[in-house]
Amino acid sequence: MALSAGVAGASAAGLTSCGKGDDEPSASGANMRTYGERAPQEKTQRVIRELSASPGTGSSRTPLQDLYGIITPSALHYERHHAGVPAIDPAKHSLLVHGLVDKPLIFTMDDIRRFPATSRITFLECGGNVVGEQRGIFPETVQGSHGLLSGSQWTGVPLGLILREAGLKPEAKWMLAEGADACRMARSIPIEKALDPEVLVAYGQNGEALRPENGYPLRLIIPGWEGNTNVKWLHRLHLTAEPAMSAKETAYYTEIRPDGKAEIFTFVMEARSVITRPSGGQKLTSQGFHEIVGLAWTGRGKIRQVEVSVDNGKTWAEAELQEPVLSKALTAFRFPWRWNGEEVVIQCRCTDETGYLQPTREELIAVRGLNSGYHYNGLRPWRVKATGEVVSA
Ligand SMILES: Nc1nc2c(c(=O)[nH]1)N[C@H]1C(S)=C(S)[C@@H](COP(=O)(O)O)O[C@H]1N2
Ligand SMILES: [Mo]
Repeated sequence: MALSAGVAGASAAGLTSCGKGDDEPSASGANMRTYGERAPQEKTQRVIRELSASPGTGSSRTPLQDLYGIITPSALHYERHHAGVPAIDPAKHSLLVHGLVDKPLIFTMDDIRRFPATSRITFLECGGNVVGEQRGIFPETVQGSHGLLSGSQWTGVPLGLILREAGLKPEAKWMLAEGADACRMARSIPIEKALDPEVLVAYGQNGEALRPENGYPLRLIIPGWEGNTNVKWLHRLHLTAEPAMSAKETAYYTEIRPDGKAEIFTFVMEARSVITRPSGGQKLTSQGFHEIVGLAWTGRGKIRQVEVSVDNGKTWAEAELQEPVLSKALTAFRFPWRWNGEEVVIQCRCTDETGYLQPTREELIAVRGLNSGYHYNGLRPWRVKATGEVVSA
């Protein structure tokens, strides 16, 4: 009785103070905003690396050390542009489907939005995240070593629906996806993958339209495959019998094996994990309890297990996976830890649902050699010094 009276009383009070014409005088409040911004005290940002004299060509890295959960705010999603960011008017944008199809078609953005849409949370990782580690160049921070990695909820149309609308000829075995940027970046995708219902022609990112940097107004999303195959500013799909052997699948994004031959079409991103807090560049200011947190992900499905070692790799213990654990999405983990003030190396390793265990750097080099660095997924140890400073180990 007393409780329900109290609840009723509270909601009645709430109604009064929020009612029309009855609002509190705004002594210290700021104006409302039609489009939100973060609090001025929040300063975390991407780190930009220009790779060419032409503006906007290069990469920017997500500040993984400062983020929570498995979704990267769109404004902090990593970027990789091979020829800058094109300014595209969605009203004039279209997607051409041609080649080995029954009827070549051109879809406007309005046409594409009429298809049934689906949304999917996935990670996106550049195949070159980060190429130097295999050769022993260790960035100081997790943003430097793993920042070409982000997680988003993408919304769009399953690519297969669009391809079936045009009708595939039996000889169509590959699909070239081409972007509308200055270099017309293009990748060949095997037809079985193009028809995988997971693959999206996406126009939405985290609940709103894609950001220009992430492919506005239309991009390909191939969950679990190397970032480069997720063609942005998508404007052409060419169905062919053979792969096109485009620049980004021959001169780049291939791996030179120890015998000197190149591995081509290495699409899947293998399981990888990293501790994001505490990580390089941060400092523990007190002994005692600290929570170790990090991310794990795999292009082969779900993460099954993450283990953490806080004794220089001697012993490993299981970390707690945070729900939701989604296929081909970032998975957050946590591990409670008591730091006794001594210098120690902390690290994590993950196993995915296929049973694949993330390798050490030494194990990885034993198999792949040192000629290449794409798809590097070795362990990433951090050294916590007695001063509390965290550096790469
Ligand atoms: N058209 C086009 N698509 C592209 C690229 C590009 O430069 N042009 N970069 C690729 C690379 S190398 C990666 S890792 C991802 C990066 O996607 P993001 O910038 O949205 O993070 O997009 C891929 N798609
Ligand atoms: Mo990339």
